[in-house]
This record gives sequence, structure tokens and C-alpha cells, in this order.
Amino acid sequence: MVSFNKFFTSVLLAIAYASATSAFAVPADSKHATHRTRLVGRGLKVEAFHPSSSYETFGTGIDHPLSKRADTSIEDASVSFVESHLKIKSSAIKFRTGYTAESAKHAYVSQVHDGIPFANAVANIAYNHDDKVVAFGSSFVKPTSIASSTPSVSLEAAIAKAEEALDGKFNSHPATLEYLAKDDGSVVLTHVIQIQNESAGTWYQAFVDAHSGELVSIVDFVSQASYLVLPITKEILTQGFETLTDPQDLTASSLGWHNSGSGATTTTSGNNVLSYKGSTSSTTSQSSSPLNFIYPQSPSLSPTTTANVNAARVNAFYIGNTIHDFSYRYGFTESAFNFQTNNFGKGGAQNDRVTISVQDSAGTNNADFSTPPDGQSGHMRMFLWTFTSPQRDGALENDIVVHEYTHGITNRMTGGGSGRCLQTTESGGMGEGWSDAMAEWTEHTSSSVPDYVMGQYVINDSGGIRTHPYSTSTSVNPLRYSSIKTLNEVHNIGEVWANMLHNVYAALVSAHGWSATARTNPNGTEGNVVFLHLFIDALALQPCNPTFVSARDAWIQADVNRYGGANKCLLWNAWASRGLGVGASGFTDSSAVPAGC
Ligand SMILES: *[C@@H]1O[C@H](CO)[C@@H](O)[C@H](O)[C@H]1NC(C)=O
Ligand SMILES: *[C@@H]1O[C@H](CO)[C@@H](O)[C@H](O)[C@H]1NC(C)=O
Ligand SMILES: *[C@@H]1O[C@H](CO)[C@@H](O)[C@H](O)[C@H]1NC(C)=O
Ligand SMILES: [Ca+2]
Ligand SMILES: [Zn+2]
Repeated sequence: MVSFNKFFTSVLLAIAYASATSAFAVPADSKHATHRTRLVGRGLKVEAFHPSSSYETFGTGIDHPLSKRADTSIEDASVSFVESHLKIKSSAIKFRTGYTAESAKHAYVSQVHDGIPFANAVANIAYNHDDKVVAFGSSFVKPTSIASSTPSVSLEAAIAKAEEALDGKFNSHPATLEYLAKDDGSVVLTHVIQIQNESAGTWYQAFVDAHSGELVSIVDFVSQASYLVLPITKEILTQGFETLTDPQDLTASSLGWHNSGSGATTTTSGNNVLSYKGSTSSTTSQSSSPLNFIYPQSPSLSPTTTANVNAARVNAFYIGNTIHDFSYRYGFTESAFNFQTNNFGKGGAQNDRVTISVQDSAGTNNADFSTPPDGQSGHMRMFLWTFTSPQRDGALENDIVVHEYTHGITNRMTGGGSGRCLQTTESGGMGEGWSDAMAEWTEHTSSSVPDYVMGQYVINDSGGIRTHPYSTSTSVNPLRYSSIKTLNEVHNIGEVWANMLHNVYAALVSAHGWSATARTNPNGTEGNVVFLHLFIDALALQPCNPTFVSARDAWIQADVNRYGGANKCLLWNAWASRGLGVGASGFTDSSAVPAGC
């Protein structure tokens, strides 16, 4: 191992000082979803439908039809309220369960037909202690058709279908017969069966149409996971933590983030990332089942307090997995030498998930990433920063985590997974530049391209850790290709490259717009999608130890390969504006573009 160390790229974040300011848009995206698509079993896509819920609240409460009667049960009161409120027959309503809490009583009912309950058409009623209705939510449906309540497909046949589709075994939990509302207005009768695969760590409830025999919906018991984190579109933690539920992209991580194919974990350890402090077994465990990782961070306490260590491990785990997932969509896959414990037979060498050591004791005021060849884990070390009191944690500044992980992408994809091809000062400098550019890419929340600053939270300085903000303005950032002549430190050289990429990004977004779904949909034509495709494509295209000139040429070629050269002049103009035009060489600027541009 040691003898190979000289080939590993261990890249530091490094800091410089500058004064400047920047502004970040805070994203506010939330959508009311009624569908959920999952990839299950051997790549089967199942779309589950959940009718939207109406919801009313009534302040001090309203009467239900049986209010005047003494000794009315919660069952009768609830059925009668739903009957009158939704104007449906009581035979279509069935009380399921209820309980009395400190400040309210709660009842849960289902829509029924021929005595068979609907799985996804339900309602909930809350009463205050004066027996008045204070809230009512309902996803009851008005079907256009309802299947016969007598199954024509046997339970045995339905089990066989579900086992085959979901790659697991019926677990003998009693099957039920339930109706299921579909989004076309029809209601199908289903056998509801639990299918488990212990070695794969999966556990589904399958809904098999009891007339057609098709698998029509699933409930996934396992993959529900929630993380209290700084969303990747945010750069620094003062922008606010959020609880994200199921942020994993199952196209990129088919078994989710907590499973390598030999059983699920309930810690910050999974197929793509292991996040720990000190020893690799010191991970963070779920705060509650299933897979909730809710550890509020306290900025006024030392980062080494238990709660803050947990917050750091969870955030690093989330960011590492998120980068794994979106970079996968753009081509950093198993066969392109990515970092996974299990490659699921898709090529490449496995057993090389990224290990992230948070609050690593080996240093302060920095971070680094080591990239051994495909088949050995990439290793990220995040240090504490000592510029403030209490100290700050690099694992809680997303641009730093993204910067580090991106070293793994560029080192793996340049030169075919050897980890040996960004070793020169110039290519190592570009390595720093790609990492800053990727951090910037993740943090855009609209088509505007403000100046971008790295590392401002950890050093508590709005100017961040680089010498200049990245900017389309030459007065804010004057760096050009020829600037490299007087630079010999990789981060300084990296700033020249990252600023060129900032200008390329701005030109692409200006020309083609911006996609809010770029991280999960690489098929768009928008500028940010095009940018990341060219970024990733060019890594594999460029030579070992590329120069600015050859890396530029790889982008131009990537554009030819993917877009038929549609962006040729846009790209040339962006690079030429910073001295990397047609005749650039030996760190002498050229502002020339090809004829016709
Ligand atoms: C469980 O899943 C694995 C793939 O992860 C598969 O090889 C195996 O056959 C499955 N087991 C059952 C019982 O279907
Ligand atoms: C960060 O810097 C600001 C402005 O210089 C200062 O008021 C504040 O106390 C600093 N915060 C910490 C935690 O050191
Ligand atoms: C992108 O396009 C590919 C190929 O046409 C398709 O398989 C995939 O589902 C698309 N992805 C998305 C997110 O639309
Ligand atoms: Ca690999
Ligand atoms: Zn770096």
C-alpha cells in the first residue's frame, strides 16, 4: 500500500485571503406529489398513486351529526361525520382505528366497497374534548369504475407474480384483499402481499391486481429515510438545515443509501459512502426507526459535542451520496470507475465506496481527498477550522464537501480509473478548478449566475478562501490564461480554470436556460445540464495529465460527440475571453476564435 502512495492524489483545499462579497439565492422548492416512481427488483419501474388529500380545520370545532346524542362511540361519530360531510353512503365508510391524545381524539377511516377497504382512499377526523370536529382530511375518491369484489386471480398466483417482480420471497404475513384507486379514476381489486429479500435488505408490500394478475403498486417499507441536513443547493449552514425525506436517486443507487446488497444498515454507512469520526465503526445511527437521521446542530456549541458530531456525519453522508447520485446520472458510473461497495454486476472494480472521516484529528483548517485506483476506497478527511470560537466544521460547509468528492471524480475519470493522471502542476491545478466549479454547479438555484465564493463559512469571512470570487466580470476576477505564468501553486492555478468554467457555465445558461431538475434529469437541453455533461464527458476524453489547452479541446470534442458541435462558438468565445483562444500556448494568451465564430 505504502509504495503506491506516491501515485495517490491527495489534494488539499488550501486557503487564501481576499475581500469580496457575494449573495446567494435561497431555494424554496416544495411540491405536492401524488405519485412516486420506484425502481425495484431487477430494474422494474413501479409508479404508485396516492390520491391527493383535502384538508379542513375548524378552529373551536363544528358539530358532527350525532353530537346531540349521549354515549356516541368514536366509530359511529366518525362514520356519520364523513357520510354527511362528503355526502356518501355510510356503507362506503369503515372505521379503521382511533385513539385519544392529550389535546384531541383521532379517528382514521377507509373508503370501502362491498365491505372491502381501499388501500389509498382514507380519511382522518380529529375531535376536541368538547366532542367537536376540529380537523378533517380525506383522500376519498369518486371512482369511474370499480372492479368486482370477487378475485379471479388466486392468491398463490399473485404471490408468484410479486416474488418474481420484486426479487424476493413472500414472508407469510397474512395477505389481504384491498381496493386500490388508480390515477385514471378506476379502482382495482388487489391481493396485498409482503415480499422480503433479507440478503438484499428489501421489504415491500405488493399490490397485485386480483383480476389481471399485474403488479399495480408497491409500498416500500425500507427505503424511507429522513436526514436533517444542509440541502446541497445551500452552501453554508446559516442558510438553514432542512429535513429531507428519501433524497436518494434510485436510478443511481438502486438499493438506496443504506444497503450494499447484503442487508440494510441503520447508520451513516452504505454502498456509496461511509461517514465516521475516529474509527470507521464510529458512525451515526438512526435517531429513530426507520432511517431517520435527525440530529439538530448547535452553532453555539463546540463541533465536538455529540449532537454536532452526529450532525456533521449525517451531512457528510448526505452530500457524498448526493454527489454519487447526480454524477452517476451524468456518466460517473460503475464502469466509469466510480466509488461503490457493490457494483451490481455493472462493470468496474467494486469495494471502493468513499470513506469520510469527519473532524479528522490529523489537521485543522483544511480538507483533503485521496484517490487510489478503481477498486480501493476514495478517502475524504474533513478537518475543524480554528478561525472562530467555537470552531467550525468543514463537513457542514457543502462547497467543501463537494469540492473534495469532485477530486475523486476527476482523478478517476481522467486516464481510466488509475488515479494517476492529474499529477502535473497544471493538471493538478485544473483538478482544484473542477472541484470549485462543481461546488458552484450544485449551488445554483436559478438561471442567474452571481459571483461565487468558496469557503466563507469556515473562516467566517465573506471573501472566502480563494483570491477572487468567480465572476463574469474581469474587474471582479481578472485571472487569465497568462496569469498562470506567475503562479505555481495548484489552488492558485485552479482559480484560473474554475473562473473559465464559471464563464463557460454563464454562457451556456444564458444561451439555453436553466433546469431545476438537472441533478436527476440529465436529458434536458438547459445550459446547466449541458455544462455538466460536457464537464463529465471531457474528463474521460482528455489525456493523462491534461493541460489547459488539451482540457479545452476535450470540451470542444465532448460537444461534438454529444451535441454535434452546437456549442462550439459559445465555448470558444468563453475561453477566448480569458486568453484560452485558438492560439493559446505556453501561458501566452490568445483571444482568437475559429473562423466563423
Ligand atoms: C434477493 O436478491 C438477490 C439480489 O440482491 C438475488 O440474487 C436473490 O435471488 C434474491 N432472493 C430471493 C429469495 O429472491
Ligand atoms: C464572524 O465574523 C463576524 C464579523 O467579523 C463577527 O462579528 C462574528 O463574531 C464572527 N463569528 C464567530 C463565530 O467568530
Ligand atoms: C433520459 O433518457 C433516457 C434515454 O432516452 C431514458 O431512458 C431516461 O429514462 C431519461 N431520464 C429521465 C430522467 O427522463
Ligand atoms: Ca469503483
Ligand atoms: Zn482541492
